[in-house]
Amino acid sequence: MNFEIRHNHVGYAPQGPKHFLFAVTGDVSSLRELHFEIRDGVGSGGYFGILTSKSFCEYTAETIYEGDFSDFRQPGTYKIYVEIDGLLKMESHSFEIAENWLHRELASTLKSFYYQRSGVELTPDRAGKWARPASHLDDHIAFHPSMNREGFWNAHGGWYDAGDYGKYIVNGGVSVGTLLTAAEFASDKLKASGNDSFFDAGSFRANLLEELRFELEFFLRMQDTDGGVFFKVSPIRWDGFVSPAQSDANQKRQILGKSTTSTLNFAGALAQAHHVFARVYPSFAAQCLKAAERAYQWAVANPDVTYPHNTEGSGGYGDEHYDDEFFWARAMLYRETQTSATLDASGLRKQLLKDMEANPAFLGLSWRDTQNFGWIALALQNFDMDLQKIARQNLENIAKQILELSAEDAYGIAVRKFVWGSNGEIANHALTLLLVNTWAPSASLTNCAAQMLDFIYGKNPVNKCFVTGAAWSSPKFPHHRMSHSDGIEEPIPGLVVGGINNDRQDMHRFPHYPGELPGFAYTDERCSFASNETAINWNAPLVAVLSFLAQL
Ligand code: 9MR
Repeated sequence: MNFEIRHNHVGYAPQGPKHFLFAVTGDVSSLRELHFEIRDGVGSGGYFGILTSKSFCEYTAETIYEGDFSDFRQPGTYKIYVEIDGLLKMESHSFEIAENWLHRELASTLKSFYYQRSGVELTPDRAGKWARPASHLDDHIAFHPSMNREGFWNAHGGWYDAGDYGKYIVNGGVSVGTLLTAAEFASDKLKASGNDSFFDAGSFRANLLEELRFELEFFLRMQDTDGGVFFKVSPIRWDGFVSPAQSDANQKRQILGKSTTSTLNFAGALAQAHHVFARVYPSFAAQCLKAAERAYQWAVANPDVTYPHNTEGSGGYGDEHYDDEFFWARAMLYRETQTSATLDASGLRKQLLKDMEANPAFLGLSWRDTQNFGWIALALQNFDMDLQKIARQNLENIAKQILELSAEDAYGIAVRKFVWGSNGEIANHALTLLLVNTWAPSASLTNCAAQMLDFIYGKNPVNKCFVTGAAWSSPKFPHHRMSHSDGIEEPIPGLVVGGINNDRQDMHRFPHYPGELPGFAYTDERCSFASNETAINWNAPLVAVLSFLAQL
């Protein structure tokens, strides 16, 4: 028999749920009572409990027992001890019960977006040892030959997408939409504290809006004069593990596009930006709305323009289903009709009814399936109560499905197949639960979301905290060019890696996955782009989930 204690490697909030798993491989028929104890470093403590038998986990072939110490609330640093039939004792790594772990992670995961900034200097006062000079200015770049277009374009700024140096509107759009949704619920009182002058000055919301504005300014530059929006900016060939400055010296960058998806992503994100920024930066907000309207009109006139198929130096984000993006853009624009003199509310509403029919709420949110942004827009507006009711019901049904799937799963998650970016999917499930919780509060929603966070922070089959810099087990070798080219040993902190991905598209790079079963398809190696890359669309729902949970 082999035994493992699976727990959140960073910690648990004093008032929140506290669960850990005891995973046994092999024949368990001889096991009788399993006791556990929570004790601090000097061995005093403590909390005593009995493990309950949970289920057999198919994707790891483990028998899973669960320990629940939710009613132990004393802040401190602890370990879990499990006693097997009064004989063998297993001990976990230490973890905290602390009020501020969520706030600390909130600061760190948000700051990772700052580290992803392209084209500007990251100064030592804010970036610390990860400071770097401005490179990839992207203010004078040529169009890809497939575009048949002379001249140059200014596509300065914005976040790098992931471990590569591409900047993509499609994935940028869902990341912006997710973070804007977090901003809609972030109270001015919420502080993200990172022991860091970066955050100490303002509220989480103020820092978040500043970071979002950096990306949105880049978005605005990506809009062509006819209203359509370019798809991506990327190096001509895939870079090796070089720094932005070396990449700049090695090769040129190019701009590609436009597509219906990029244009509608832009429209959805910028309409929501209008909503969020109206109070703080009214003229910027007005500019966002105008740009969103022009983009939407372009998409209506060009409803099926495919994505650029060139992937020699960048990812595809290929998607030829436009319905869900139309729904997203229209719903976000519809919400703004209350404050806009130019938008046609009844025309949009008529089309929205069809969109709603064609795009039922989805179990999750991804760059490919964006309809939930449409549902979120309708659920959060307060003037069309009929549509609000339908939208809320749709999202509540999805939340119910997520709860049911998680209850059936040994590790308490709702994914049924580990795909590329499974951590992003898990965070998006948690976010759906927390959004529904804003109008239909229930402890089952928040508890389930907190347990999904536990999975991301260590309570998983590979015993890894999936966020850089957060715990002893955090990734040391993420597939992230900046982290491997800056001469600093630790990777840039606050980045969540894609996580378990049983499609293992990187086998030709010879990664050392720890097992054949689906639950073991993760490895902390630089070559493993399929399991160990970071990306903004996975970090965004993580920031959002942390912001909701930190405010409970
Ligand atoms: O997240 C994307 C995943 O859903 C796709 O299956 C995969 C392959 O097309 O691409 C992922 O996105 C990558 C993008 O194409 C380029 N930048 C890095 C992204 C994360 O790996």
